[in-house]
This record gives sequence, structure tokens and C-alpha cells, in this order.
Amino acid sequence: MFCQQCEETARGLGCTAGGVCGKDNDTACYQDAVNFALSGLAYRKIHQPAGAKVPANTVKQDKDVVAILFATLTNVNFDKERFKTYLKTIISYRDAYPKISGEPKQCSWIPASEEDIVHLEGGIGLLAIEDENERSLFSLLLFGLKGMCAYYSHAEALGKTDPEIVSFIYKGLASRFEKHSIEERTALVLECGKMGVKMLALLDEANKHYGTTAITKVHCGVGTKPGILVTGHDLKDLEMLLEQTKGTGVDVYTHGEMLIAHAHPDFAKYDNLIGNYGTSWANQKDEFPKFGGPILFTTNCLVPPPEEYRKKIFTTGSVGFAGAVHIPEKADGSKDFSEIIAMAKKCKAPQDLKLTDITTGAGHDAVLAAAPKILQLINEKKIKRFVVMAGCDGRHKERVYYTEFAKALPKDVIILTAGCAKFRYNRLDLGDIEGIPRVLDAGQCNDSYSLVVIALELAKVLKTDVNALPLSFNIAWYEQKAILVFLTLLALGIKDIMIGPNLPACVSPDVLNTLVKQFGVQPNTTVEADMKTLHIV
Ligand code: FSO
Ligand code: SF4
Repeated sequence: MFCQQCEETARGLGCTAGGVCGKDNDTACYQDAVNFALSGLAYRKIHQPAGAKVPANTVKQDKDVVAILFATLTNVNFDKERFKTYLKTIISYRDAYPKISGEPKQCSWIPASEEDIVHLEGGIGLLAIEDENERSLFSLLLFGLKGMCAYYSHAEALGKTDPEIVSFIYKGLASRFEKHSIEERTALVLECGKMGVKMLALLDEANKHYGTTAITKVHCGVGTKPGILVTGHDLKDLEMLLEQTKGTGVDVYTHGEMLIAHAHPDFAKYDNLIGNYGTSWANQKDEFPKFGGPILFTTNCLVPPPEEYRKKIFTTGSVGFAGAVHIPEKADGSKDFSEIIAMAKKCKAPQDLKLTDITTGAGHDAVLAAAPKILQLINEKKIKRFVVMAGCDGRHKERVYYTEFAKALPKDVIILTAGCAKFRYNRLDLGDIEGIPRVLDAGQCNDSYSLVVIALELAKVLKTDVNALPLSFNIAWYEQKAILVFLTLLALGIKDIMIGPNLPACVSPDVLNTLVKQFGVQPNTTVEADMKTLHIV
């Protein structure tokens, strides 16, 4: 196997003998095989000559392509058997299109045996792309597409779709087997960012299904009844579970990125939605055994569970783990959560982690409602600067940098955040500036879009360019959704983004050079030095 798609990749280079995330060789190779076959399907679909006899309706195919590519994102699916099925599905979709005369031979790839997949690494994995820069650019594109598929599946679940985004996913996948210059491949990566803007706007719109978020203090204690812990990002799953647990005596708690649900008015009406339990995904091995009840994974980030609570893991959507109960979607889009509810009834109430309450819900509507006050505070020099510290949390000790950075900020600086990175500093009690909290949390990682909307609106009112605002970006990344968010920020014209704790391993020296020269992208260093670089002190 060779995988370098996340920030925790082995030695900062790539995982080759099992993933740091717990993904084994065979699953990693099957994921490569699925990605390879997806590119063949996309190529066949895109390059058919006029008049070719192609599948008439691709609604199911498109939905599966999105869900399957999402399944290959870090910490989503560790179940090799699921990837075996996915591979067959993709190959059957691909072979429903006529062969194209002169198509690359990869388009008709059929594995001879399982051995062919789990040992053929170089042939179907990204290392098969020999040119370093070509590989770097296609990797960035593929990772951005994985993030796009994650977000698309959430929007789709709430009834929001966009054929232009789906077309781009096929276009990007097909490019693997097409001949392109480095300039063209660079343009495709940037186009992925442009499509990311559309994607994040679509999801922003979709999430309004539950009402506009308001700045909300979320209870982080526990009740006396048994509970189900819901983690991941899929609000529709949470809604369905809340409906099915009504009156059952089972409480529901959010975890990690699900925190934002409490700020949506439609979720506030459930009196068995008790609060948020624990911190970010990175601490689940410590926190989940204390929860007592079962845990529902709706998306990433799943850390392979120890025996202690393995039997309490339930998965749904693209998530998978061998041995865990998977709750499938029915033809009408509903899901039957009775098995997890039955297990919860037999469990003890959660153990109190004694964590303080936290505030979330500072999306663009909530923050822009306070725009006059914010502008007044800027004019009075009581707010000197904003720093976007959105992104991910992770397991490595070096991420203490983000806690230290938040602590070291002058008191007239406001943090704008989204994603799970916030758990590194959202309990620091950084106070407020005349009623405006110093940590404004827009919500999930996709809500980084909200932060840019806020910045663009402030720039408009102040009649300036977004890059001339007193605004710095110090982003933490971990997995491929963060890659899409990063490309989206570039597409929105944001310059001088600082990124850490490490740069993506797939970025070649030449590609890095482009990112630095064209966009001023910079790696983080030390708190002290970065405060200066970002014009904070
Ligand atoms: Fe990922 Fe990052 Fe949103 Fe976290 S981009 S790691 S679980 O912020 O959440 O999905
Ligand atoms: Fe390694 Fe990350 Fe890939 Fe897992 S997802 S195998 S940790 S690079």
C-alpha cells in the first residue's frame, strides 16, 4: 500500500505498511482499486462519441459514485468487504458504457484475483503516476474530490443537488487517464477550488433546512438516562435518530462536529437531545468507553475501536468497520435505528466528563446580524484583528501549538473557527469583547465557508479588499475535506494562508513553489514567529 492522503501519514511521507489511522494493507489497496476503477468509469462516461448507446439514467450511478469516493476518505471506512462490493459496482457501471476506440488500457482494467489488487500496489495506486508533479497535482485533485463527495452526500441527503458539481467530479476523476500538461493539471486543481465554493454554498443552503443557527451555549454535562452518542457530520441521520428515540427513554448526545446541531432551532425542539459529549474525534479512545451507550458513526472520523467498546459501534452511510452493525438506507431514504436504540436501553447513563459548556452557532447569519456592533468595535480599535483558525484536530502532540497560539493572542483579537480544530481552544475561556465572543465558532469544517462570507461582507462594508482586512488565516488540516476547504479559500482569493501542522505530503517541491508564489501559502512554525508573520503582534 501507499497512502499519503492525511496529515498524519507515516514519517510525513506516506503509509506503506499499514496506516497510522489503522487502515490495513488490503483495505488501502482495495481503496486504490476503487479509485482506479472510478477514473475508468469517468473516462468512459465523458469521452463517448456522439450517438453512443450510453445508460439513459445515471441518478443511482451518480449517487453511488459520490458515496463510494467518500468512503475512501480518511477514517470513514475500514471494511475491506465493503470495498470489494464497491469495486464490483463501479466496474459494472463502467462496463455499461461502450468501450471507446483508442481508450487508455486502464479503462478496461479487471483484477485477475484478489492478489492482483493487494499486491499490485504500484499498478493501480497513485505511485503509478510516474511524474512527480503530475502525481502531486492529481493527488491534490483527488483528495479535493473526496472532500467534495463528503459534502455533496450531506447536501444530497437534505435534497440539495447540483449537476454541475457531479459533472466536475467525473471530469476530475477522468483526468487521471488523460494527457495533460502541468499547467492544465494545475488549472484543474484550481477549478476544484472554484467548484468547492459552489459545493460549500450548496451545503450552507442545505443546512438551513434545520433553520438558521444562532450563537448558542451547549450543555456538556450528562443526564441520568442511557444515551446514544452521534458523531460525524450528517444532520439528517441525527434528525432521524431523534425522531425514533422520542419517548423511548433513550437520550441522544452529539459528539465532535455534530456540536453545531444544538444551534439550529429545529434540533432545539427535541427534549431528549441532551448536549454534547467529549471533544474532537482525536480523543475518542479515551472518551467513548466512558459514554456507556452505543455510538453511531454517520461519517468520519472513526478510529478503530478497542475490544472494550467495539460491540457498541454502529455505522451508517459511507462509514464501515468490519464487525460493526451497519444501518443501511432504505429505498425511501429512511433508516431503521431500532437496533441501536434497543442496545442503548440496556446500557448505563454516560459518565460525566466534567467538561465546561461551549458556544457554537456563529455562522454568517448570526455574525452578520451583529455586524454594526463589530464594525463599531473595529472603528474604536477594540477589535484589532480576526484570525481564522478553522480546520481539523489530530492526535499528534505538536497540535498543542494551536492551544498555545490561541492563548497567546492579544485580547483584542477574535478567533473565527469551524471544524474540529476548535476543541484545542474552545474551552479556554477567552472571554468576549463587549459581548462579542472571542471564539466565534461557525460549526462544521464546511462552515469555513461561513467565515469567508463574513470576511467578504465586512470587506464590502469597509470598502476594501478581503486581503486588506485585519484578518489572518492559520489553518490546521488533517483529512481531505480540509484539502477541499483549502482549495476553496484559494479560489475565493484568500492570500497568505498559513497551514499546519505539516504540509500535505503529496505536495511536490514545484507545486509548493506555485502555492507559495501565486498564493503566499506558508507553513506554520512557532507561536512567537507566526504571531509576527500573521501581523498579529
Ligand atoms: Fe474533517 Fe477536519 Fe469535519 Fe474534523 S475536515 S477532521 S472530524 O475538521 O471535521 O471532517
Ligand atoms: Fe496513512 Fe493517513 Fe492514508 Fe491512513 S489515511 S493510511 S494515516 S496517509
